[in-house]
Parts: sequence; structure tokens; C-alpha cells
Amino acid sequence: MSDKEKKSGINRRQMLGTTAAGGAAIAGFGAGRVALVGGTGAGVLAAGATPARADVSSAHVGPGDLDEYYGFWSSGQTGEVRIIGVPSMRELMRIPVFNRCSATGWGQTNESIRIHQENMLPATREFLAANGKQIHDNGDLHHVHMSFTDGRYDGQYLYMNDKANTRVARVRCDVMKCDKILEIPNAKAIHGLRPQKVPRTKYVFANGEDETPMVNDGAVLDDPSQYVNFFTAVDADEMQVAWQVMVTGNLDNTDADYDGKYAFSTSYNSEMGVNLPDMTYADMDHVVIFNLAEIEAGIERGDYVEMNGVKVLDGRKEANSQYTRYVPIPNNPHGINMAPDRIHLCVAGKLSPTVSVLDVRRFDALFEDDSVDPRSVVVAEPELGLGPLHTCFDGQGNAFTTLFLDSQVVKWNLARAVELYNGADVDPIISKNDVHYQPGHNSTCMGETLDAEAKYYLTMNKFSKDRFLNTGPLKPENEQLFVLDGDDMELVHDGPTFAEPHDSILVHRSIVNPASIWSRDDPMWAETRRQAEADGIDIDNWMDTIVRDGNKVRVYMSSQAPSFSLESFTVNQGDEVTVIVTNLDDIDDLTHGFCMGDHGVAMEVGPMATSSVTFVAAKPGVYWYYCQWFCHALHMEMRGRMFVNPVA
Ligand code: CUK
Ligand code: CUA
Ligand code: CA
Repeated sequence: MSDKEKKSGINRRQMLGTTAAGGAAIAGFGAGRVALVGGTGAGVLAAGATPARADVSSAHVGPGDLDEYYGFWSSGQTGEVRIIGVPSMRELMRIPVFNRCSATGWGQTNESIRIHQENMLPATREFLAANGKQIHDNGDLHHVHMSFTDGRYDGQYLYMNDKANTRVARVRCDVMKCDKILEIPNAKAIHGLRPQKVPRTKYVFANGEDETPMVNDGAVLDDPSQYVNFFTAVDADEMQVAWQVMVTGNLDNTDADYDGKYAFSTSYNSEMGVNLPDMTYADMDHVVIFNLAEIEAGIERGDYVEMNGVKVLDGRKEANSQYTRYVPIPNNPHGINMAPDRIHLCVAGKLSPTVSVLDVRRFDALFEDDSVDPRSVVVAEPELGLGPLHTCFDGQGNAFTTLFLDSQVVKWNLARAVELYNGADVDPIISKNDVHYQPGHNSTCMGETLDAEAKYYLTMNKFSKDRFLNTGPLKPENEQLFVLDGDDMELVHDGPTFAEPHDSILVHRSIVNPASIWSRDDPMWAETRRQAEADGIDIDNWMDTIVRDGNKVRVYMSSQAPSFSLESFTVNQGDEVTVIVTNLDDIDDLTHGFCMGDHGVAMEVGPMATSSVTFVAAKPGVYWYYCQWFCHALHMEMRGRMFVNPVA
């Protein structure tokens, strides 16, 4: 980009000073969005005009060739995880987690309902029952991150949040299926989520975004002075809450250091406001630093209250405990990203055009000496552009920050930002590239680990506007992949995505090694196996048995291409029918399904898997069931009949 562009960027930045009143800042936020609807042409040209020095051919993955990276995508309000091949950007798979899935039966099979219900709070169970439901139908999955060992991905698990229904879930990387869903008590709206990096992922840190009364039972309603927020550490192995810390202000995003000492979270609502003006009036909000050793010591000596079965420590500002410190940060900060240099923590200002850079080596001093100014941990605060949201790293001392309002990514140098803060006459900004449009999260390969690489840069954009054929009032979002070559960034992919390309990690394929067929002793269907054993059925071998237990009927069948072991079975109207299917085909990629026509019942049965589903046979008549995953030339013929006897 030219100096002229750079200068004009700075001028526009100055229009949104850090001292802007909340209302003015918000007005600017809105205006930026509107302006971008029409202001797109220049950006396209600027990107195209970059000299094509980048080795774009490295990003081409031919038909039949395999990608170098697994991309794990959160899908926002769709509630699932997606696997994308990078750099081809081909969608490889979807992993349902907080959503219901027609193809796999997630949220409908007994195995998945058990996972949903196992760690559900009793009050939620009652609430759902009152609404005629067993599980929540929706989720809002913002962040997906892999388990770490010594600051590097270990390929074991993925962890993810549900903002909509205050949950944390886990996906097993050996089968790429969700195995745990944990509803978090006390907190509300789990938003930011990160695993502990060092020495390993013992904890998954999860932020509660919404403020509510400490005991939210209706006794306190519209009295925000009694509202609180909770930071949660989940035991990553047990998938149970380890402890919570009560904080001042709300919590937005979170991250952890490379020393295993601290976790930290942004708060955009230090004001504890409940409307827009009140959430934005303060010039400074804060980052909360959580001292893990002090928190564990506090639990050891019993310095907690137990709320809903969770040990809760008081880390509020006024408590003046050793559990937390509060660092003032301008202005409604959002993303918080730990650099792979193990030193620099980058906090994006959102309403402030700055990224605040904190030196984590200075955190010890804050806890050792109360008189140390919390702002002394800030070692740089470069003005980068309008609406900075998230930062990622190339492992070579550079950072990439998304600028939501400017619809740009700014590449900048951490060391030069520190020099500038110390008074040197240097410009930390290396380049600005237009993206389309309004980026939120961004990623580099292995960028949130010690193995960060300067290879590809991915931006996940909230709007596609005019970029693709019009799909009606609801437009897709857009994700763009750049090849990094020195200081150049070459756009190599521009592709629409259904709601929503929220966040992602790019993991080298050498770290991820899923199985091709299920192991018969997988814990996924352990409870189904127990029931079968009680019925005298061996679900590991050919089975074609119907077990009646009062008005409960269990139909055990096997599938082997191209047939089910049962051509038909008979039940009585009103029976509660459970169909249990084991897929005895142990061949790579040979998935069967089971769909009961006109009953809203369907599921996937992977190679060597057992799945089961339960429904009430309320309608007399003949109903065909069929295999719903294409498996064989005679896949259409893979079907059978259920006879439902009318009750006289
Ligand atoms: S938060 Cu969405 S753009 Cu939910 Cu990760 Cu920043
Ligand atoms: Cu079995 Cu299709
Ligand atoms: Ca604020």
C-alpha cells in the first residue's frame, strides 16, 4: 500500500479518538458499516495491484491431492464444528455439537441425547421437560480450540463454547465426534474459551459474558448493582467445572500464557451497564489477569463458597484478593491473543483504534506488590485502524489484526510497536490489505501455538455483500485465504460460508490422525451395550431380535450392505420403540443409516458403530424404514417394514 493510503488511514483513525464519548463512538461504528456498502471498489483494486510475488502455486491443491492443514471452524449460531482442508478451503466434514443434525441423528439418537443430558443442570432438565423437550435445539458455537501439551497442539481433543445455552463441549479427534457437553452453573453465556497451553491442557478457561444476580432464582431482577460475572475453569479431562472466580465487569474473550501461570480475559462492560450507553461510556475498560497458582492455593485453604456444587472464589476488584488483577484497557476491548514469542499479549481495542500490548513477564510484579501501577504491564499501544477485533501471529515477530470498520487486515511488527511506545520514530505497520467485508477472527497456521508459521493467513468476514450471486435477503458470509510471502499477502481464496465462519484454528495434518472405522468397545454406546447385555443380546454380531418389556419394545438389528437383518418387525400402537442398529461392515467409508419413514427419525451408523433411537409408535399402519446413507448399488433396496398394530 502507498504512504498516502497509510496516512489517510491514520487520519480516519484520529476521527475516533480514545476519548470519544460512548454515544459518538457507537455512531462511528454504525457509520463505518454503512460506508462500506458502497466503498468496496478501491479495496478490490488495491488487493489486485499487489505485485504477484507470493508463491500462489503452493496454495493449489489438485483433485485427489490432500491438504496440508486441517482447519477446525466454529460455525457460530449454526452450533456445529466444521473441518475445512487448508489451503484448498474444501469443506471436509461437519461435526454436530450444539445443533441437531438430520444426517447423523445428533440430538436424536439415544447416544447423543445421553451426552447432552449427562452434565445438564437439574433446572434445565425441568425447564426442557416443561417445554416438551429433552435437549436444547440450538447453540452458538464461537470458539473451537485444540488441547495442548507444552504449548503445542497434541491432537487429542477440541474444546468449544455455547454462548446461547452456557455450555462447554469436547470433540474427540480420534473419531471427530462430540463426547461431552457440560452446562456451566452460575455463569451466563459462555463466550471466550481457550485451553491452558502449558504444561498441558489441564483446564479449559471459559468466560461468562452476561451479568445476572449471584443467585439467579427470581428474588433479584432489575437491580444491576447485585449482578455478577463468573470466570470458569473446566477440568479438561473430567469435563467438570474445576472452579470459578467471581469478577468485576463482564467477560468477553480469553487466552492463556506459555508459562502455565496466568489466564486473562477482556471485559467490555467494566461499567456493568445494562444498555448500550452504559456499556460504552467509560474510556477504559479492563483485562482481568487470573493467577492460577493463587487460585489453586485459595481452594486448598478453603477460601471459597460453594454455589451449585462449584467452588467459587472472590476475584472482584473490591475483594482485593491475590486471585486477580485488573489492567485498564481502552475501550470496550475484544480479542485477546497471546503471541508465540511467549512474551506479548495483544488486546484489541474495538472502539479504540489501538491494540494494547501487555508483557506477561511483568504480571508477577502486579501480584507481588500492590503499589505497582497495573498499566505498567502495557509495553505498546499502537494505533492500527478502526475497529480492531482479533490478532494472530506469524512466528516471526509480526502480528495480523483484523479491522472490522476499515474492512482490512493490518500486518504490524511487535518489536517496532514497543519501540514506538518507548519514543522511537518508527512505524510498526507493515501493510494493510482490504478484506471483504468486516473481518472478525483471523488465523495463521499453528498461529496460537509455539509452532506458529508464516504461510497462510485466513480472515473470516462477517459480510459478503456484493461479492457473490444474490441469495436473497440472507447473504452468506465470506472467508478469504492469503498466501504469505515476505511482506506480501496474496489473496488465493474467496468463498462464501453459511452462518458463520466465526473462528478457526489451522492444524498441521501430521498432528491429527483420526480412525477410519469405529472400535467395537467405543464408550459412545456403552450404555446401549449394557441394555443389550441385560436383554441377552450380543450387539457385536449378527442380531435380529425383538425384545418386549411391557410397552417398551427394543428392536435389535444389524446392517450389512445392502440389507438390514430384519425385513420387518411388528409393534403395537402406543409402544415405545427403540431401534438399535450395529453396522457390521468394517470397511473404510461404509456408513449406513436408519430412517423410519413418517416418524421424524433418522441416524447415521458408521462402520462398526452401534446407534439407537427411541420413538412412540403412535400411528397404526405400515411404515417403511430405509438406509439413508448411500452405501451400495442396492442402497435403495436396503429397507424394511414396521407394522403398527392398532390397539382395539
Ligand atoms: S468473538 Cu465473534 S468476532 Cu464471539 Cu470470537 Cu470476536
Ligand atoms: Cu446401507 Cu445405504
Ligand atoms: Ca465499556
